[in-house]
Amino acid sequence: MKIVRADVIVTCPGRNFVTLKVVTDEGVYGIGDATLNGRELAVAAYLKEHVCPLLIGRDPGRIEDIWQFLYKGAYWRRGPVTMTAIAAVDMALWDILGKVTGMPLYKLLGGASRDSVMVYGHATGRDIPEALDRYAEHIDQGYQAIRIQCGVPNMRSVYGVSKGNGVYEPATKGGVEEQSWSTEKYLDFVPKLFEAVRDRFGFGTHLLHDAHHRLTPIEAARLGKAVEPYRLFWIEDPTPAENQEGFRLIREHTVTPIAVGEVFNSIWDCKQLIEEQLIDYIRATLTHAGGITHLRRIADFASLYQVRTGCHGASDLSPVCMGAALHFDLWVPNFGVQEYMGFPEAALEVFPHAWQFDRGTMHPGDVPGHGVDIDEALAARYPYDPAYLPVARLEDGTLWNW
Ligand code: KDG
Ligand code: MG
Repeated sequence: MKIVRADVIVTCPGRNFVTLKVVTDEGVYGIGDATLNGRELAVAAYLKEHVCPLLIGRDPGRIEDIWQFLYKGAYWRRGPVTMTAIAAVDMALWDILGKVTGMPLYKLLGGASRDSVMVYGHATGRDIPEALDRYAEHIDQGYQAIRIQCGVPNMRSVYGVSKGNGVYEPATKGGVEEQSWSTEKYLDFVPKLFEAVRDRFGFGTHLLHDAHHRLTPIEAARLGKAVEPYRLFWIEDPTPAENQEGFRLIREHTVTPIAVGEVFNSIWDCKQLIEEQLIDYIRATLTHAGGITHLRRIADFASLYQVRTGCHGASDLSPVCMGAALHFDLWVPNFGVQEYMGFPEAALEVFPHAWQFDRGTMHPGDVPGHGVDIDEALAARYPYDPAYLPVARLEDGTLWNW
C-alpha cells in the first residue's frame, strides 16, 4: 500500500479547523487534525508546502518511521507548528491502520483499560450565582468532573467565561481582543468561588479550575494552599511552564494537585516536571504534541512517576482530535480525565463521528480507525475566517502572561 495523495482542508463551521486527509492507492484514507488556534494557516502551509509532497509513495503502515522521518529529518525539531503537522500525519496513519486491519484505534493500542472515559465540562458565569447555576446544570447532565471559571469583581473581563449562555469560544473574530488582569483581585476572589461550590453541592463532584498561566510560582503556591479545604481535582496552568523548576516552589507549599501542558509539544517540555513529580496531570494532547506516537511516549514516561493524563479538549481541537483522544484515553493505563467543551452544531455535521457522550462519560465507538470523517463538500461551504485568542494586560497596560 502506498500514499498517493495528502490534502489539507481548511474550514470554519462555527470555528476554524485544519484537517489533513491522507489517501492511499487502495482507496483507504485517514484523517488527522492539524488545528493550531489563531495560527491555523501556518500549519496548513507547513503541511502543504513541506510535508504532503514527502508523503507521496510512502507505505502508510510505517507509522513510526514516518514520524521519525518528519521529526528528525527536518533538522528543525519541536515547536507547535512542526509538532501539529506531524501529529496530523500520525493521526491519519493510525486511522488508516485501523481501517486496514478492521480494528478501532484503542484496540490497536492494546485494548480498553476502562469501560468509558470520564470527561469534564465547563461551568462558567459572570458572577458566582451564575457560575453555580451552570455547575448545577452540569451535575444534572451527569458530569462527575466540572471546571469552574467566573468573572472577578471589578475586573473588566476574564478569559474562559462565556459572554452569552453557551460555552465560551477560545478565539474571537475582528482582531485581537484585549482583556484585563489583576492577580490581587483574582487571588482575593477565587477561593470564595470554590467555597460556594462546596457549600452548595458538597464534595461529590471533581472540581477543576484553570488559572491560564497568570500567576507567579509563589502566587500559585499561595492559591494552592488557600484552596486546600475545597479539595480541587486540579488547578491548571498556575504559572507559565517554560521554567519547569518554578513548579518546585509551588510543590513546597501545597498539596493541591497541578495540571499543566496544553501548550506543550513534546516530551522535552515536561520531562523535568514529570521526573521530579512537580505535577499530577499532563495536559498535552494529540494534535499539538506529535500525535498518538508521541503522546503515548509522554504518557508511558509519566506513568513511571504516577502522573496521569488530562488531555486538552477545548473546542479548538477538532472533532477528529476528540475521536482519536478518546481512543487514547480508553486505552492509556494512567488516565486521569479528558476535557470536553462540546462543538458548534455545524462542526459536528462537517465531521461525522462515532464518538458519543453519555452522562459525563464518552466512548470513541467501535468503528475501524479513530471513527471520525470529514464531509468535504460541506466543509467547503464554511471558508476560513480569521480569529484570535485574546491577550491579557495588567490594569496599568502591561502585556501579561497567557
Ligand atoms: O487555544 C487555546 C484554548 O484551547 C485554551 O485557552 C483553552 O485553556 C483552555 C482549556 O483549558 O481548555
Ligand atoms: Mg487551559
